[in-house]
Amino acid sequence: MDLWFTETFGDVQAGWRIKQVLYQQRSRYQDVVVLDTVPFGRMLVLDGCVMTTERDEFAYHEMLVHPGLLAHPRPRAVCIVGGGDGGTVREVLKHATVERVVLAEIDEEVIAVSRKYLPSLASGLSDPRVEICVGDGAQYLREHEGDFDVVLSDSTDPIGPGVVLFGDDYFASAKRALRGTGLFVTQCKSLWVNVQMTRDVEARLAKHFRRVLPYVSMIPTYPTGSWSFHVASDGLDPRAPVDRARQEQIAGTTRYYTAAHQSGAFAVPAFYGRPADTVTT
Ligand code: SPD
Repeated sequence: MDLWFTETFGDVQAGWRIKQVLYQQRSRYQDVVVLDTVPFGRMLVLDGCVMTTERDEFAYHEMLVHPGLLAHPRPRAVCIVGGGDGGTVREVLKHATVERVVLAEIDEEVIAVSRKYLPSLASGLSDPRVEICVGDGAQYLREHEGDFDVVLSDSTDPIGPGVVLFGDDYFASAKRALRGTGLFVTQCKSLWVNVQMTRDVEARLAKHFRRVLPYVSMIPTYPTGSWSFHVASDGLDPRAPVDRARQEQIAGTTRYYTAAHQSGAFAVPAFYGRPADTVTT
């Protein structure tokens, strides 16, 4: 039998041929599905949206993590909101300066399923530097002012439980959770489907951070294959030259990120309609 999984976004549908459904349950928060696909290996799907696949996950997790962490002079404590599959944790742990990683994931089912079906992503979850806090990540940030050098938002899409992770209160809490001049990074949307939403998220972030920079990565299993992120800080500019030794160490482990992406990923298309650099004062 020919089995396909399709995700619909607006008037477009993307599909992947699947070998079998490995897991399918309703958790307390969402529909959790793991598929074995022909073209992309195992795929985690939450509420009908592709979250990650074995074959292209690195293009997302490396780009969520490395431009921001390398822009920080010495990231020691990192908080990840969401990210229960472990891919972001795995990339953060590559940074030798990192002593503590808090994973604040609301859905423990995602963590358990990823440990079982996606071990290449979840491997870092058992590292002694990692604390797993099952609960509301927004609340976690509210209760941990000044604890982190970097906060990474590895959320679901801005629907259902993910909506709050793109809101004003959440961005304010992320800012307050930072110590010194830290960085906040969030994944956003495809510029081809939701360009206005990406601009709106940038504008909302700019109410809380002096410099907000959008950047992009190519992730074939996300809607349109092109995905946006924002890095926000009061003083750090990820496009500026970074510590070469740290960068070489990271680039020696990656499959997507290269030194050229540290500034090149910030070349967003002209239709995004944004000046090359905006710093609010
Ligand atoms: N449309 C898919 C967006 C998913 C972003 N987060 C994925 C989590 C993977 N760690």
